[in-house]
Amino acid sequence: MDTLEKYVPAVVLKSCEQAYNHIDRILAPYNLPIPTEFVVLALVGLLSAIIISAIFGGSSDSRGSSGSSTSSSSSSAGGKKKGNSLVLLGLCDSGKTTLFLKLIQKSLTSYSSISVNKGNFNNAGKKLPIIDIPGHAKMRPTLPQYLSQASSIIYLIDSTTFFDQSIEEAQNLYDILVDPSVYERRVPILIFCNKTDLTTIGESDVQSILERELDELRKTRGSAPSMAGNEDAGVEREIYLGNEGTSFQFDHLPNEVTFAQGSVKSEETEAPEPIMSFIQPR
Ligand SMILES: Nc1nc2c(ncn2[C@@H]2O[C@H](COP(=O)(O)OP(=O)(O)OP(=O)(O)O)[C@@H](O)[C@H]2O)c(=O)[nH]1
Ligand SMILES: [Mg+2]
Repeated sequence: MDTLEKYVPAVVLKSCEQAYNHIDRILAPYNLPIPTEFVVLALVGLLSAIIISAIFGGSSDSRGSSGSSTSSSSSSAGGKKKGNSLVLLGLCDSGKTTLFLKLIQKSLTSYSSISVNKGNFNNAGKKLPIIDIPGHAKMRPTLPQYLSQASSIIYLIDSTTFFDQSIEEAQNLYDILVDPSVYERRVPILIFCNKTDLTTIGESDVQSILERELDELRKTRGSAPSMAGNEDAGVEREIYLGNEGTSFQFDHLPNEVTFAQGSVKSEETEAPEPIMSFIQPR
């Protein structure tokens, strides 16, 4: 006690003693098999744990836990953290790698169609990372990992095969649109109808067909909805594409979705204008 008095002000010691006596009096009638000191220590421990978790628990970012365990960034599912990459998506042969090479200004032919290609677009001296994801179905399970790194998405469509593949296009697009990191972070998307040098089908045809197909998909996929938000905090909610009760329209999405058409394989050294204005700062 003498040592304690050296370091702790007398008034504090007095208050502690009074509190101890008070608790002792309360516990006395119960004849507990443990000394009052233990009960006091347990109460102090509990109180400290509550205070510490209130201070640090609130600010610790648990968003990462609701995302894919393979995710390389903490900007998962419900997180608001922005990715920094332009992600190129679309079915096989839609022109992603052709565009990728044009944007990173390389003309190599050895780029992969079975694994992800990464490079940088020189955006007025600032590097914009680009991720080119092959359209092969085996890439689908890895999509959330890359979508969580997206600051913007270009979805390429092979206009020459679109009529035959419109259902598959819509299914692929649906999975991207309901991905929590795309939906929650409102990642802007350019849907580029490519290879218009070979066909007359245009962006407005593609848009209306996709809206019809996505409307159909909503009916079937709605029974197993994707979830957004923070599971740990109990604030998860279903992701429903568009407005309930009205037919699906891209305008009803939280994301800014733009349609454009052209050919990424033109003689031009730059990518088509709608792509350039999409990726350059507005
Ligand atoms: N005519 C024409 N051909 C194109 C155009 N864009 C791409 N191609 C051709 O389409 C084929 C496929 O292009 P890629 O860029 O490899 O397609 P991808 O989307 O990367 O395909 P995956 O990696 O398999 O998913 C290549 O032969 C390209 O030369 C275009 O605008 N016009
Ligand atoms: Mg490719």
